[in-house]
Parts: sequence; structure tokens; C-alpha cells
Amino acid sequence: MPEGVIVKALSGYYYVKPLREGKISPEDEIVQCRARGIFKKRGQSPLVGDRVIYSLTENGEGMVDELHPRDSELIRPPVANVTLAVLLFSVREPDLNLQLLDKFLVHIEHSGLDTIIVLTKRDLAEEDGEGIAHVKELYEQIGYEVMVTSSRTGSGSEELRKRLAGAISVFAGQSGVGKSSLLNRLVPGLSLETSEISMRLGRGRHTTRHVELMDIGDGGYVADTPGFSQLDFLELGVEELSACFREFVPLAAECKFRGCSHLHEPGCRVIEAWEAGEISDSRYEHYKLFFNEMKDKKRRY
Ligand SMILES: Nc1nc2c(ncn2[C@@H]2O[C@H](COP(=O)(O)OP(=O)(O)O)[C@@H](O)[C@H]2O)c(=O)[nH]1
Ligand SMILES: [Mg+2]
Ligand SMILES: [Zn+2]
Repeated sequence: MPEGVIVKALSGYYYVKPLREGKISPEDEIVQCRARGIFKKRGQSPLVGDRVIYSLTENGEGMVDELHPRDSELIRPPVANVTLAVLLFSVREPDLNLQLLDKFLVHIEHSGLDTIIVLTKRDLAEEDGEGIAHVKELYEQIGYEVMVTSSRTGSGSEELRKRLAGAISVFAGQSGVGKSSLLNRLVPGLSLETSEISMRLGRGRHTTRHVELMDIGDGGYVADTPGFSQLDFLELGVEELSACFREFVPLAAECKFRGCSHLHEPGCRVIEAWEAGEISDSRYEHYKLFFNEMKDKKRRY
């Protein structure tokens, strides 16, 4: 029986892209499918990104018969089998906010997704090449992949498209950082609304949108995530926070006290590394800030 991936879900239909030998095959047409009633009875709901077994029905449509187990499942946007989170931050308009970037990174580390940081709107900061290079280096040293793009000039977009080949990715970032503009660059012929247009048309437009995987070529699919600004993941405990700062992890194992908070303990390797300049001020500051925020929240409930 044929296998495929659900690339769109709309009004009770699932749009399935056939798989050949486990790979999405570009030449095959999408099959419009219904899902078996059994899913509903089991309380299961097929998701965009699900790998499925389907059969063809007489009317040229198909039927989703079985779901393969999921490797991952995001709640918002509701997409299965995402492996990569593409974190978009503009260098200008709005200005780069490292605190927010670190917050997104904490959530992504916690989710276990792989991630790429994309700094967008490079054309707006031509005079600040050094500032951008500094941020890029800061995060690369920690072990993150960083790309710099401009949807105005097109720079960096082909490199990103190649990087996303063969995976299901989600684009994450605040509204206005240029997610739709970049997707329009990646997919020839695509014309997602960008914020200028949607502001003119009013907000209501966004609400009827559905989740869809966009084919960006070479087996790469990106979840279009209208109106979502933050990935929602399970609640994070304060004791899990330091593990979400990648560069702290190998050091934390050498702290004198088990369960070290890295805030004031003697013999703390993280504090030592920060004092020696091996951990950046901004990263350590944000760690402290998030730690205290989480503590405060806990106290309030
Ligand atoms: N100068 C410049 N403006 C951009 C770039 N990318 C997006 N924009 C503008 O930024 C605004 C928000 O872009 P949009 O793609 O809608 O952002 P989204 O909300 O993240 O999807 C729009 O006015 C775009 O024209 C870029 O690379 N350079
Ligand atoms: Mg958008
Ligand atoms: Zn410590």
C-alpha cells in the first residue's frame, strides 16, 4: 500500500504527497484523502507532517488508513515530525533582541529540535556589518548554526533553501521579522502576505489560514505558521533551565555542588567561565533573568 506525507489539512480532507522509498517524490501528484472513521474512535487525529499509509478510492481520491508513529509533535503549530526550527530575528525593524533570542533558544533546546538562527533584513544594517558578525560569532561559538539573509536583495536565501533540504522545518520568530518575505523568496511563485499588505486588509484575514507544508524543493518542507510568534512547548521547570544553555552543560557537570544554580555557589564552574570571559555577559545575564522570572512565577501559583 502506498505511503505518503500529509502536507495540508483542510475541511476534513488530508492532502497526501506520495513517498517513494521513504522520500517525498517531487514528480508525484498530491492525493486528496479522507481519513478512516477509526481514527476518531481512537481519539487520534492525523496531523500535517504525519507519514501515513493510504489507499486510492474509485473517485480518484484516497483514504488515510494508518498513521506511522511520530518522531515529534508540535502543539502550535500542530505539525508532526518537525526536525528543525528556523529561528528568525531581524537585525533591524525590529532591532535584534538578544534576550528574546535566548528565550526562544531555551524553548527550542527543551523541545529537542535542531535549530538554525537566521538573521534577516541584512540590507537594513549594511553599515553595521561588524555588529552582525559579532552576534554571528557569539552564537556560532556556542555551537549554533547562524545564517544571514536579506529578502530585499535575496542574499543568503539559496544557501538557506539548500540547508532545509530533506527536512520538515518550522519558521519561528516575532511578527514582522520577515518570515513570509523569506518564504516568498525560497519558493518561486509563492506570494504569502507580508505585513504591509495584511495591515491594509485588516487582521481578520489571518484567522482563516490553515497549516500547510510548503515545498521548497529538494525534499524540504516548511510549515507556514500564520500569526504565531512563539513556539509553545511543555512547561519548563527552573531546574531544567541551565541544561537549555548549551555552553553551560559541560561545565555544570564540574560544579562543586550537585544541583548548582550557577548564581552564587562556591566552586561553580559556570560562574568561573563567565568571569574568565568564556561565557558571554549577555548569555549569563539572560540565564539569571530567566531563572528569576521562573522562580517568581512558581511563587505566584
Ligand atoms: N528591508 C527589508 N525589509 C524586509 C525584509 N524582509 C521583510 N521585510 C519587510 O518587513 C515587513 C514584515 O515582513 P513579513 O515578511 O510580513 O514578516 P513576518 O511577519 O515575519 O511574516 C514587511 O514590510 C517586509 O516588506 C528584508 O530582507 N529587508
Ligand atoms: Mg508573515
Ligand atoms: Zn554551577
